[in-house]
Amino acid sequence: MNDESQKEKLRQHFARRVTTQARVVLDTWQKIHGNNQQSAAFREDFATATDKLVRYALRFEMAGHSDAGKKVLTLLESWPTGENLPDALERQLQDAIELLSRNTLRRTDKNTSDAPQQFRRTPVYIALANDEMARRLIRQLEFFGFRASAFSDADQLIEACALHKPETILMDVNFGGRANTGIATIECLQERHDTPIPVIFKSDEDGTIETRLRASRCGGEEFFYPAVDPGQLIEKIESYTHGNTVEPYRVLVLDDSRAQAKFMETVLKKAGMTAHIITDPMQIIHALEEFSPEIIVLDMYMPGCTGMEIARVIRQQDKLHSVPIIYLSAEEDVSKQLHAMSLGGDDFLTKPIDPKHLVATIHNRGRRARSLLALMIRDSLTGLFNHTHTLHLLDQEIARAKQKDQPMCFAMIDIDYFKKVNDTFGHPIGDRVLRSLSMFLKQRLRKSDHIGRYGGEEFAIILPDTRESDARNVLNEIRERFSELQQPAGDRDFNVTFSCGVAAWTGDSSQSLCERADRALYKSKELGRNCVTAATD
Ligand code: GH3
Ligand code: MG
Repeated sequence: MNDESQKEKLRQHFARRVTTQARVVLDTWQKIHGNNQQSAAFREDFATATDKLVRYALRFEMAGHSDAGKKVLTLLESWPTGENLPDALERQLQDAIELLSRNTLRRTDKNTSDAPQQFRRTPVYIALANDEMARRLIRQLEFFGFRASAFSDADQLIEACALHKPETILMDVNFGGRANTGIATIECLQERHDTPIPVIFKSDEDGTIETRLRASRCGGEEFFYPAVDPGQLIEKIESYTHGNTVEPYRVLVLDDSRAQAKFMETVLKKAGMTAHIITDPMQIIHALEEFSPEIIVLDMYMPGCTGMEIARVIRQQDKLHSVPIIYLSAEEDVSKQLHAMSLGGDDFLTKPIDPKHLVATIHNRGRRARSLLALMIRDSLTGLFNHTHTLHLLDQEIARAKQKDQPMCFAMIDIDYFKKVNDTFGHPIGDRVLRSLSMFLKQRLRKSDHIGRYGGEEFAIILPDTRESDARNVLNEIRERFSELQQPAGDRDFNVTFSCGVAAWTGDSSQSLCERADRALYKSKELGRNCVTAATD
């Protein structure tokens, strides 16, 4: 990829961040607009969000957004803190907001009537008795790119849910002031929605089985009792938001009947899976290599060979040892089915295939296979790739860069003075810092980048199709933002920084690339930490 298109790609990457922030501003304005009597409470949120937007837009050179944002900021100067918004000013602000809204819509939402809704990240709603804690959580969540709103009143929460169904609600069991009124609110709220909203309950007072049961019955996914710290809550909120939506399962189907294969393809695609269909058993090796399926569906009887024979061949390859295989057949003889399973199959579906049954079976097998695989290649504390797998991916990406004649970068990150964090706040808080950095990296890097936990407090990042200077800029931006993140420890917050070394692949081996990144990291440490150094600097 040439320099220009590379730049354009990065620019688009950052443009998304600016438009997301613009949405936050627009949403906050919604709370103020037409609600003058209570607008004083939102003034600060609105100002902070706009200020952030202007900073982002300036940094990423998006003039339309920075101009509109600046106009809002200027107008805000004549809104006295602690007072509700004067009518005249509201009209002026509305004009500025419309300008921003046009800018935000023009770029991405053209031609799609409901696009604004779709583009907006679904919110997280927070209903806690403790306002201070709610505000702290919102600040933290914003750092991770979440949009969160706090509520102090059950009716407002219910109304907001009707308007925008949130991704998660964090709820005090006693929200509203009396025992279990928070649960009652959720019960009433869930009745209005077809699919329940995942709720995280917390309680400082009541951890009895009766309360827990009632909470669980109305959609409570988690129950925190007694006290819980913000870091833990954020991790839970993160796990229920669609930053984590599962990738579609990749399913390979081998069936010699074209009609049957087509039918399966339709069913699987409808269920949101990626299906690859072949009708000639002799194509299986090629399909396995090209498509690398997570689940394989085999017809039992085909001309030339049987599904069982194919399964045996598949199982002879080490790397395909744990890929689930599901047989399809009109065979109803249980002993024959059992025999087929003993030859390397995991499940047996009888034709005619019930679509529901097929999809459920694939889901179950796929989920199990993924969690088994995760045990092998992921680090249990952070969920990032472990050391071995990171190096494996590095070799893969080097091969790809070579083949496609593209640049590629490798970066190493090491937390500064981490020992002191452990010594001062304790090991569990240290662990939380590691998880927060890992979430932070996941949120801020591209999907195509690979993030690994390289060692104790060391992380490694593989950035395919990226030049050294661009990688350094991106990592530097991440470093800066991470250093601003408030790390909660009990009642107080603290900050953590990291140092980073980045090296571009120059045709050398993965080992040499790692060493160069490591030396650059060492240089960052020598330079006083909290900085990013490129190997060629
Ligand atoms: P520097 O700025 O030079 O990197 O200083 P540092 O204190 O970060 O580096 P040092 O290598 O002296 O200490 C790293 C510490 O990281 C020591 C170790 O106890 C801690 N650590 C390693 N793995 C984990 C972990 O999984 N959890 C926690 N809480 N701490 C860990
Ligand atoms: Mg360190």
